[in-house]
Amino acid sequence: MIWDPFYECMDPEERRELQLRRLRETVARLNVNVPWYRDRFAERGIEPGDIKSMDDLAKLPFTTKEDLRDTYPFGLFAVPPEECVRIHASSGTTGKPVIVGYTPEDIGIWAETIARTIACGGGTSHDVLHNAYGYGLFTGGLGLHYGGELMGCLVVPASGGNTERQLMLMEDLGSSILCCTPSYALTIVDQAEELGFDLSRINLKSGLFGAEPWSEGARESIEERLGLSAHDIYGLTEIIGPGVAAECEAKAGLHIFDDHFVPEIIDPDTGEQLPPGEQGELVFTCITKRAFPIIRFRTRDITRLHYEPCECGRTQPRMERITGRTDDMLIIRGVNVFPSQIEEILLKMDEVEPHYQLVLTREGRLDNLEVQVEVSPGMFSDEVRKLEAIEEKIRERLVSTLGIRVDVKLVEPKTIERFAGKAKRVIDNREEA
Ligand code: DLL
Repeated sequence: MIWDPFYECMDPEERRELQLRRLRETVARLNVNVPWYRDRFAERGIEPGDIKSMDDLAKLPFTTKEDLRDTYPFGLFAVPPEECVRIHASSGTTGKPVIVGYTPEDIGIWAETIARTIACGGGTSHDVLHNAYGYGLFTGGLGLHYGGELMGCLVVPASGGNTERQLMLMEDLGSSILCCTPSYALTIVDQAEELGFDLSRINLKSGLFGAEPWSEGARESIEERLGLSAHDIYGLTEIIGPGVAAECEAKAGLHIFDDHFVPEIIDPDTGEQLPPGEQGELVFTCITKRAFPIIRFRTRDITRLHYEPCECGRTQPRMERITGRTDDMLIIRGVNVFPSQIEEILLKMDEVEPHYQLVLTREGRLDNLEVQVEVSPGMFSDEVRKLEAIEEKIRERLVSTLGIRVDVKLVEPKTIERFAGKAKRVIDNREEA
């Protein structure tokens, strides 16, 4: 089912006209209501009337995560905070979080784009939607919640944690759609095995997994073990939360709801727009939101955009799965390494489990990366020589893909931390060295 065929299947030319009208209106409103944007436009000599085609988007200034910190908490709000009915926040690793606001209209837009997301995953009003994204300042829980209700699903606001209870609820309530981070989906599977809970007792048909990068290997593992169709869903607090893009049944990229959020790909070093199909940093402009319409937000996420129509009938552009972030790239002895490249390799191997962490240390001036991964339970009792052979096999595969030597350490099953929300895979001990 397509939730909103009018917008999702619109003729791309018509959609560009719609985008232009909405962009012009947003820029005009920001020029009046947000001094920070007014100053940025003035610095570049831009008047709202100068936006005459969607190509003029490139004339507008970028907004960065640092700009959001500098204007904390309400500096980029385009309405007085009292007109908002909700805030959410994204926790940075350092300092203040980023605060975003929503008017009732924004909450409505969000519920719509989440309903589209659920429909992309095959959901209908008959579904029982088990929502194990965290509720609170994080956008995952409440975001999926309101969209699920709009669609008419029976929403189970389970939030993260207490996996045993989650399994019980999914069985007893007949949950058909599971929403959580991919790493939590793997945790659920794992704990079910530990508890001796036979997963055939639950009857999920699809899963809406996002909020962190995951690989095709993780998809296969989750699909096989939970017996569902796993869909990648994408979004970020600064833009609205989840509900920015979602994978349909074709699983050939995530459809971006670009009647609300206009994507671009730029070269992260020069800021220049790149043509369709080229890899670069994803940038979004919100053209319908009232409280927090952000212009050319640099997501730091790396992907490619494709504009060809999809077999599902939707005409909205598709982004490839996120391969990494400009800021999660590890530079090890001068070589750029993305954690996702390592995950891709590990998850293709039967001898190890999809639980791993990357530990960085520094010896003198050299960085060292140790890949720690759990060996499959059946293997652990095996003799040392066999385990060493597995380590060597992983090492060889990593070397041939990454082009640098890394250390590999097999660890006992169930020793790497499990996550109810976003996983933390990289442990950087370089500062202390
Ligand atoms: O993670 C919103 C969300 C909630 C998306 C639930 C999907 C499901 P933030 O906490 O602000 O918002 O984190 C946003 O998470 O810039 C990406 O780096 C990463 N991310 C989100 N979805 C995906 C995905 C939510 N499907 C940041 N694949 C983004 C890879 C993702 N990375």
